[in-house]
Amino acid sequence: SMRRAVYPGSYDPVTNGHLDVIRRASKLFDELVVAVMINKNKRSLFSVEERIDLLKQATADLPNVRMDSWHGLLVDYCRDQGIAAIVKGLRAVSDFDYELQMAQMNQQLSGVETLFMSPNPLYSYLSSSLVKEVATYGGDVAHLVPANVNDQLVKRLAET
Ligand code: COD
Repeated sequence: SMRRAVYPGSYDPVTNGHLDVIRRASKLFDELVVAVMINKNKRSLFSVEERIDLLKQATADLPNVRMDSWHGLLVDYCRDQGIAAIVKGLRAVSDFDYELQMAQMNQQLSGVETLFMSPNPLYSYLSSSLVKEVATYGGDVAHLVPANVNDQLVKRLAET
C-alpha cells in the first residue's frame, strides 16, 4: 500500500525552509500532502487559495507532492485521508516544547505518529512571520522565499 504523510502548516507564505523540508520528506514517502490548516482566529496575509497556489507553483517539479486544505483537527484530516504520519520541521529548541506537546496530543487522540525533521542550517532562522515583517519594512527577502512568493509579497505589501 501507499506510504503517505502529511506536512501541515499555515504557509502564509511558504518559505525556502518549508520547501527544503518538502523536498527532503517527499523522498521518504510515496506521497506527501502539504496541508494548509485553516485557522479563522489568525489573521493571514494570503488567502488559503493563494497559499495553495504559491505552494503548487513552488513544488511543480515534485510529482509526489500535492496540496490540500483542512479546517479542524489535524488528526481528523489524517483519519479522513488514511494518513499515518505527520511530518514537522524543528528549527530550534524554541519549537520543541510546543511541537512535542502537539505530537503527544495527536498520538494520544488517534495513534498518528509525528516525525521531526532537522532543518537545513541555511534556513533554520526562517519563519513566515519574520519574512513578512522584513518585507513589510522594505527588506529584501528574495533569497529566503521562492521567486513567485517574493513577487506576490512585494505586490501584496504595496497594496496595503
Ligand atoms: N526550516 C524547517 N522547518 C520549518 C521552517 C524552516 N525554516 N519554517 C517552518 N518550518 C516547519 C514548522 O516547524 C512546522 O512544522 C511547519 O514547517 C509549518 O510551519 P508554519 O509556520 O507554516 O505552520 P504552523 O507552525 O503555524 O502550523 C501549526 C499547525 C497548523 C500545524 C497546528 O496549529 C495544527 O495542527 N493545527 C490544526 C488544529 C489542530 O489539530 N490542533 C491541535 C493540535 S494538538
